[in-house]
Amino acid sequence: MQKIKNYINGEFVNPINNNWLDNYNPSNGEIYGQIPNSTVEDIDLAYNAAQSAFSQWSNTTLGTRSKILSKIAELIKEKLDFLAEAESKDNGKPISLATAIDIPRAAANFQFFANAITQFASESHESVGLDAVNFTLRQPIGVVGCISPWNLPLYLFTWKIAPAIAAGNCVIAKPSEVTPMTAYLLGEICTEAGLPKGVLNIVHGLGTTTGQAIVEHPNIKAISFTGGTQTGAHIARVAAPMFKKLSLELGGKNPNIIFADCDYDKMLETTVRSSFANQGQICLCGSRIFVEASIYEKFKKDFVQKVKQLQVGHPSEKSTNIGALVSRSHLEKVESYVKIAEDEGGKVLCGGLEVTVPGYENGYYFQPTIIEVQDNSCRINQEEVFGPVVTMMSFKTDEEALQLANDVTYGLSATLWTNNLNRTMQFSKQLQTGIVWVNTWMLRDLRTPFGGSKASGVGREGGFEALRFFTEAKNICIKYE
Ligand code: TXE
Repeated sequence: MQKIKNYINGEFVNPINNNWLDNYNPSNGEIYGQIPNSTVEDIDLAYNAAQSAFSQWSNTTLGTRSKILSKIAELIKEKLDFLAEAESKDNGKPISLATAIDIPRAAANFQFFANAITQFASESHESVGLDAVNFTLRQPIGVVGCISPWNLPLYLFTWKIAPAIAAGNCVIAKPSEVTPMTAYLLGEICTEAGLPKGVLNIVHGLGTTTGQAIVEHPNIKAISFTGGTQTGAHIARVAAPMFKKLSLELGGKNPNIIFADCDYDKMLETTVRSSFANQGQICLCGSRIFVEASIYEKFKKDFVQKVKQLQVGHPSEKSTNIGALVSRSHLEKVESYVKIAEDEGGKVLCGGLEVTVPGYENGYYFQPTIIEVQDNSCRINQEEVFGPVVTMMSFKTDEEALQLANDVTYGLSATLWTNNLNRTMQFSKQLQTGIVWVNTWMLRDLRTPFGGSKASGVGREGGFEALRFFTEAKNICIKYE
């Protein structure tokens, strides 16, 4: 039984009230560990550690900060296989995915901001003719809260922590209680990298207790959150009256728009990935597929055939394409949406059922599922399922495709397959999303602004956007004779 602890002031400590939660292995449904269910007393302890470290850390040179973040990146890379195994066991994702994507990206997050902080600068403005000069300081905020979800545990945990500490803040970070393991392992790595005590504090527990305590803490001045839209709305209600800075990266219900003039083979191969990568548990997955009528039947046949070849299996198997879903309750949520879709007239073209993997009968496995729908107003096209389930329907004109794509409360990302430049520009400008991929999916440049509009959140992460979020801009005006 792996009992993990909070990482506060550079030490591993038990929760003060000695409350613990079970941690499940999604591949076999067994309890394999325990994590603290931290309370406000633990958050106070973490806050005091962070506040005590802030003065020194915010005055640490950029060169030293950069060196420490680079060292953390290097150690993550050195421990790639160990961390990938821990991630795969905790989340249920295939070991191949954790090894190729999750852990390398966690290292890249630290390496990117190790470099970015040495290039981040602020503006000056000369008030010509008035003998005055203005310059802007971008100072660290102080103690900030980072709360992350279970789908890409270390990938998204570090995506927040790296810019926050690079900018000179001290952090109280809470991973999802569903996938705490790699966050726990990051603590040791930060100590080994020489990150001073108290700069990063990792606390575990339920969102409604531990997460809530972070958001409610009067002196934690900014919250960076990734998770569900409903949770994001709740956090906003709590934090707004306290005038905290908020970065909310929430759910998505992303259109994948396919025109007949696309590079068909590349589109098909990428669409299988954008539909089912990480068991469809990525806020950027293209879960609503819209196909131009002239190739609809061909695409339907080819897509179903390809998806039926996907291997659902134990995450540790190299041959596994689709691992376990993250929890029993999440599998039931996904399953319920297939039923809802059928009740609303949807037709399951493939999948739709829970899978029993021999030897792992209590694991949480579900078939990759394609559902043909008649119109975009059905619930499965309006609500985030966040599992290996996509819908498809056809369209006739560009106007219709654009209207279908935008007719949803979310606005995170969109994927467009076409070789028509005018159409590309018109769609890119009119799609109501924070991200548009054209003839690709999930190609990421960490310098770019990342985030969504509408119900997909507020603010942007990534590049200098993240460093601006984690700093306060102060304008200083000097009059001279
Ligand atoms: O997110 P939650 P979950 C969507 C997806 C998924 C749904 C719920 O639809 O089914 O969100 O997933 C903490 N105060 N996405 O359960 O519940 C919680 O402990 C403070 C999309 O992961 O929002 C966890 O650490 N914190 C998303 C984190 O918030 C609270 C990726 C996320 O939990 C809290 C994941 C509270 N009151 C899910 N309640 C994306 N956009 O990538 C919970 N938390």
